Amino acid sequence: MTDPLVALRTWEAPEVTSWGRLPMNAVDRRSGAHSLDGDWRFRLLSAPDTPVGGPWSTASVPGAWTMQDTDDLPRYLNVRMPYTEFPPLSPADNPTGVYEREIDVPAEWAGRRVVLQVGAAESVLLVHVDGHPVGISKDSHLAAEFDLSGSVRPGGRSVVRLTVVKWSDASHIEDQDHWWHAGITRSVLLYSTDPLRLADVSVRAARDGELRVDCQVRDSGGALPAGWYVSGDLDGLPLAQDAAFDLANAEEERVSAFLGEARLRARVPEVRPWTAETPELYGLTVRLHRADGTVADTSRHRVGFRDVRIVGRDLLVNGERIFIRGVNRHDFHPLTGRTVSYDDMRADLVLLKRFGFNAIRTAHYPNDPTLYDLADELGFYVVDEADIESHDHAHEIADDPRYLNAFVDRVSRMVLRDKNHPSVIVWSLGNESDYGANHDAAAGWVRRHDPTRPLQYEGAAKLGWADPEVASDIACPMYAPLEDCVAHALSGRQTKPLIQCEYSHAMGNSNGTLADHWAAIEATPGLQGGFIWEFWDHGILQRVNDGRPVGRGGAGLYDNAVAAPGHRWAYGGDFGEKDHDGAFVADGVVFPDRTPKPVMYEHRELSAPVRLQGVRPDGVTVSNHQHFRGLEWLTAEWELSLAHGGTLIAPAELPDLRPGGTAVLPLPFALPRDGGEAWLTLRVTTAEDLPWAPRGTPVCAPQVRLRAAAPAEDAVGAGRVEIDADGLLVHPLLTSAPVLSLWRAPTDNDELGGTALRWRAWGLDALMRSLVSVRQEGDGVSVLAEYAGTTGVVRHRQVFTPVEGGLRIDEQAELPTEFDDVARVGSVFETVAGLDRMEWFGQGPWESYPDRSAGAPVGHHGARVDELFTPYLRPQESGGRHGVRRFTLSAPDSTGLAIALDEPRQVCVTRYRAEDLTAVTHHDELVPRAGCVVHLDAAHRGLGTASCGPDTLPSYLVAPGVHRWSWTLRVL
Ligand code: IPT
Repeated sequence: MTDPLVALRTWEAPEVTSWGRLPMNAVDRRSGAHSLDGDWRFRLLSAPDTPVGGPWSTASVPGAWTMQDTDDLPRYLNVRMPYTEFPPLSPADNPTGVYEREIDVPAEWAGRRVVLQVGAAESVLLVHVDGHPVGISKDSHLAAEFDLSGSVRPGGRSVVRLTVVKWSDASHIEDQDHWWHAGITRSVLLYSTDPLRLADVSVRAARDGELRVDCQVRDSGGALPAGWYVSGDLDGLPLAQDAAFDLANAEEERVSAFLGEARLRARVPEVRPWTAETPELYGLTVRLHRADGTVADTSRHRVGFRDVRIVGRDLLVNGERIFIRGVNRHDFHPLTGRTVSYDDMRADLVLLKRFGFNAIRTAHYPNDPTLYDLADELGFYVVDEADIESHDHAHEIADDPRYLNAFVDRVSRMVLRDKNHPSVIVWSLGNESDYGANHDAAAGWVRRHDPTRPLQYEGAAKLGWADPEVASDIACPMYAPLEDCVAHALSGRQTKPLIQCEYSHAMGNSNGTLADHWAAIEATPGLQGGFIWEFWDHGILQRVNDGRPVGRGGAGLYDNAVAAPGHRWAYGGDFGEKDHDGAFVADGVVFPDRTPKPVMYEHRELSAPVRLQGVRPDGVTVSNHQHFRGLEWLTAEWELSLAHGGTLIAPAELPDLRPGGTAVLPLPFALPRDGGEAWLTLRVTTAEDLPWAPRGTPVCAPQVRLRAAAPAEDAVGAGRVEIDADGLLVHPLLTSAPVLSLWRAPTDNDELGGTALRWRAWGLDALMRSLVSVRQEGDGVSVLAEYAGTTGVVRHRQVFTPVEGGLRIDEQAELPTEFDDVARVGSVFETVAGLDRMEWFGQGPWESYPDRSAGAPVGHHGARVDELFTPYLRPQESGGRHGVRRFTLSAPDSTGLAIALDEPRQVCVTRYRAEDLTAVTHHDELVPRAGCVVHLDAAHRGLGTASCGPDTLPSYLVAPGVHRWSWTLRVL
C-alpha cells in the first residue's frame, strides 16, 4: 500500500506545516523521560519516494548525517539556494534519511499517555510507528511531539521510523547563511503523562515581585474530570488561586470543559530582580491535582523577575536604558555540524561572559532549548529569532498565501516554547525575508499572545527606522554606517530604540572601528548597541587526504585554533561543492575550536565595567559603567609601565560605586624622574568564583597615560654603513635588507570590499625597485630608489647614519596621488634564523591594528615569534602590533636585534611574507620561514568590516603624499 505521507508529497506543500503534531508548550518534560539517543538503523535514499530497501547502516542520533559516514556531504551557500527549483518545489535528487529503532514501552505506563519528542529534524520529519503513519512536522529548529498512546502497547515493543527529507518547501524558508546539513540534530525522547495533564504553563514575573502563572489543563478523554485543581510554590512560598479563575465558583460549568484554565499568583516580598548583570532566579513548581488531592502532573520552571519596556526611543530593562553588547550565535560545532551538547553551549556562553558580551541574537532560528536555560542562569539578554529566512526568494514568499501558515506557525511555536525565559527580552520574526503580509500575520499573533515583550524584524524596520506602521518596535538595521546611526539619533525623528541586529562582520582579520562604534553608542542617546556578526568561524574539521568531515571522533585533533597535521578547517568549496560562498562562513569572533580571536580582547575592554576617566592632580577618576550593580564582585591591582623602567605593581582598592558613579582614587605611585613614557593600568579581575569565571579571571584593564615620551637623541656612533651595489643595506643579522612595502596580504575585508582589486591593479603586490642614487651624506649614506607599480612610481629615500651601538635609518616615501588608499607605507626586511622571541614596549600582548587597538594596553610584552601570527582560516595579513615603540628579536642566548622607532608604529613580525600568505587558501598549507619577516609601518590601513558592511573610517586610511619614519637598528 502506498504510504499516504509519501503519496501526498507533503515536502512540496507549504500549507502543510504539520499533521498529528501536538501543540507547542513550555511544560518541562525532561525529568523521567527515556532518551532515544544513540545509534539508529539508517538508510539514505536518493529521494523520499524511493522504495526503502537495501542493507541498513547506522547513524547516531542526534547528529546530521552530512557529518557522518554518508556520501551526502555538508555544503555551504549563503543567499543562493543550492538548487534552481522555485518554491515550493524540491530537486528530484533529494537525500532522504530513514531512521529506525525499536522502543520498549514500560508496562508501568499502562493507562498513561505516551509521547514521542523529536528535538529537531532537518527539514521535514515523517513519523511512523509499526508501519502506520503518525505525523509530520516542519521547522528544522523546533521540537515536534506526537501522541503515540494509540499506536504503542505498554509492556510491548514497537518500531519507530523517522523519515527525514532534506529538501522541501521548508528549505526555501530556511535559507540561512550557514552550512546545509540534514538529519536529526537534537535529542529524541519518549515520555509519559497522566491522561489528566498540564498542557501549558505561562509565567509572568515583573520586577516589583508580582508573579502570575497561567496553567492550561487537558485530559485525554476530552472532557475534564470534576474537581481538579492546580497548586504551586516559588521556593517554598505558596502561590494563591486567582479569584477570577476561582475553581470553586466555576466548578459547575467547568466540569465538562474541554480546556481547563487556572491562574496562580504571588507577590514576592523584597524580590531580587533578574538582569543580565544579576541573573537572580527563583524555582517555581506547578502541580496539577486530581479531585482527591493526588498529583497528576508537575512542571518545574526557573523564574526571573524583570520588565522590558520601550519608553520613548529607549529600550528599558527594569527601568534602565541598557546597552546591548551582543553577538549573533548559531548552533554550531566543528565535529557535529549543528548538534551542540550542554557542555558546548555552556562553554560558548561562559566565553562570551568573560569577554564582556551581555546579549545573544539566536541567528537565525530558535536555538537549542538548553541555551535559554543557560542564558537565564548566566545572564544574557536574548533576541529570540524565528526560523524564517527565505533569502533567495524573499520577495515572492513574503506575500505568498501558501506560506502564511508556515510563518505564523514558526513564530508562534517559538513564542510558546520560550515565553517563560527571563533572558528572552525581544522576539524576532526571522531574517532576510523581505517584508510582507505573512510577517504582519505572525506579528499580530505575537502581539496578542505576549504583550510583555517588544518585537523586531530587520526586513520591516529597514522600510523606515521610525515608521510606526511596520512590524518592528526596534530600529534594528544590519551593517548600517555609524554616521547614519548617529545622524538618526540626532535627527529629532527617532521614535524607536536603535540596536543593530548585525554589525562589525568578524570575517578573518576584521572588526575595525569597533571602538568608534562604542564611543558613539555610549555618547549618543538613542543608540543602544548591537549584535556582532557572529560568534563562530564555522570551519568543519576535515581530513585533508579524503576530504571527509572528521565527525565526533575528532576531539583531540585541534588545539589553540589550529587543526592537527593532515587536517584543516573546511569552508565553502572544500567538500567538492561547485557553487559555494567560500570562507564567508568563517566570520566569527572565535575560531572553530572556540579559541578567541584578537577582537575578543578588544571587545572585553570596550565593555569594561570599570573605567578610568582621566588623570587629575589629586588622582585618577574611576567610574562604574554597569547598569545594575556595584563593583563588589571585582578586585583590582595597579600597574605602572615605564618605557625605561619596567613594570611596578601596587594593590588597588576599588571604591564602593553605584552604577554610573565616579570616585577619585589617589595615584598609587610616585613617578620616577627618569622612566620616560609612563602608563597606569588598573588590572581588574573577578573577586570570587562566579558561575562563569573562577576568581582572578581578567575582566578589563583600563589605562591612562601619566607621562608622554620625551624626544630621544641618538649619540653619534663610530660604525660604518655597508651598502651593496643595489643600494641595499648589508647587515650580519639580516638576510633581506629593508625595502619599501605598500602591500599586505589582503584581508577578507580587503578582498570582498574591493580594495585589494585596486591594489593589484596598481601593481602594489609586485613593485619594481630601481636604484636611482647612492650618496655619502655627512656620516651616513643616502640611497634613493624608485618603486614602480603599473600606474604610478613611488620615490623612496633611506638615509643610514651610524649611531652609538648601531644605525639610524631615516626613511621617506612619496606616494603619487593615484595611490590614494594603500595597505601600508613602511619598511620590510628579514632576519637570520634563530631569533625566536620578540619583546616589545607598546600595545599588546594580542594582535592589534590602527582601528582595532583599544583592547591592547601599552606595556612591556613578550612572545615567541611563532605565537605572534593569528591563524585565520584563509591566510591573510595577520600578527600586527599597534603602537610599538621599540622591540628586540632574540635567540635563546640573548643575541639578536634591538629596534627603536621614532614614534609608536604598527609592527608585524611573523614567519611569512605577504606573498606566502596570498599563495595558499588554508592555514595548513603555510610553510613557516626560518627567519623573521619584519614590517615597520609609518602608516597602516585600518581593517574595517567591508567583507559585509562599512569599510574603515576615513581617518584610518593611508593618504598619498610624503610619509617619513625613522628607526634605529642595534645588535644585542
Ligand atoms: C547577513 C545575514 O543576515 C547573515 O546571516 C550573514 O549572511 C551576514 O549577513 C554576513 O555574514 S545578510 C547580508 C547579505 C547583508
